[in-house]
Amino acid sequence: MDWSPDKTQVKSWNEWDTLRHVIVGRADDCHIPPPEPALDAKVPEDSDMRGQWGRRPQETIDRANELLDNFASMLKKRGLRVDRPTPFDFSKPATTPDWHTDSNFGCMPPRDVLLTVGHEILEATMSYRCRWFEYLCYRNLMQQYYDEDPNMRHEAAPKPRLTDADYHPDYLSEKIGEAKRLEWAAEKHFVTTEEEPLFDAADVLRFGRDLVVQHGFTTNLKGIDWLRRHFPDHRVHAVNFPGDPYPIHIDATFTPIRPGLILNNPQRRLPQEQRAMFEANGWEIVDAAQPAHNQPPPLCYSSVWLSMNVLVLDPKTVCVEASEVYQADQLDKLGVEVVPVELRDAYAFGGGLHCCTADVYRDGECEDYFPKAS
Ligand code: DAV
Repeated sequence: MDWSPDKTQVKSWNEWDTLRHVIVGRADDCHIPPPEPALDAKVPEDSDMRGQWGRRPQETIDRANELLDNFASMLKKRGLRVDRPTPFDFSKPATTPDWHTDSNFGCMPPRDVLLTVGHEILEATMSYRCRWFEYLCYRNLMQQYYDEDPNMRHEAAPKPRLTDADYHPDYLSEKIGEAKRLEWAAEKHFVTTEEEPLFDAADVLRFGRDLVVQHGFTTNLKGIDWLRRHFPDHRVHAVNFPGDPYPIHIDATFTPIRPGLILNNPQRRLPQEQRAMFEANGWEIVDAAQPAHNQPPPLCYSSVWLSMNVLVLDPKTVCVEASEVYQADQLDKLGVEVVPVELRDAYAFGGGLHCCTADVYRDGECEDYFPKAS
């Protein structure tokens, strides 16, 4: 059945078919969480965030919300349906029988929490304690979709224990150094252990029948195996990007634009032995353009490579952050219409245009884009 704005339908099989219904995050009440094992491993060693935590300054929250609201309005003007999460009081501590942390995080990047595969929306396990309860911000929407669309499947992956056994203690040192980090990343020695399945939804890219999942800080091999068992009709591929000293989330590293075309971060190239399925089926993997900035904005977890964290509206139209002129120019030359969207002042809240959204509905069906065995 075709999409209509009056009828809720959940369906999205890939990253590029025409987007009709999307969730856009909010910056309300966002906190820099207190130290905890998984988060400390991710905060860059020279970051201004080291050692500080608490609610982010109100003027930065207001500015990020202004940008997110403008982005949501622009999408609505283009005819999309846009929903927003419901924040809870993130200053509250989070406690389970196994651990305690003094605040939660926020609800800016829905992409990290919600994985839409076909008619299903799956809540990821997450691997940070401060994000353990974040799914609650989306439960109103999940309930509404579930009530309104009889075909929607609402699933939640097993909540992890997140005891200290989930984290390698050698990552807890303050000064590891980039050379050591790169060596560990190449050896696939990440901060998370194989104690139990862990994954963030933003480590998963959807290519119809194939799911490509980054093994790194936020997703472990057990998490990938869990996804493989959970989606038995899919082929699930684990990938690595050894040039990344802080490997979390695939969406500033590997960005499909349309069938046959992927941008790859030139500092984090997909290793040759993992390219076979793409090459056998005529997919082109091109180096992404350089970011326009030398530094991330203040108090930001992410790298400058949010430049390639674009949102594909349809295979010919892509939203790119407005200051990322090199990325825009590259996409333009690749024959894509670029929609510039100002978002840089919201990066610190958890990411760029792909991160701050989650798919609810895209046109198209589940196709096999890699029919030739590699
Ligand atoms: O390059 O810092 C950011 C990904 C956010 N979802 C990076 C990865």
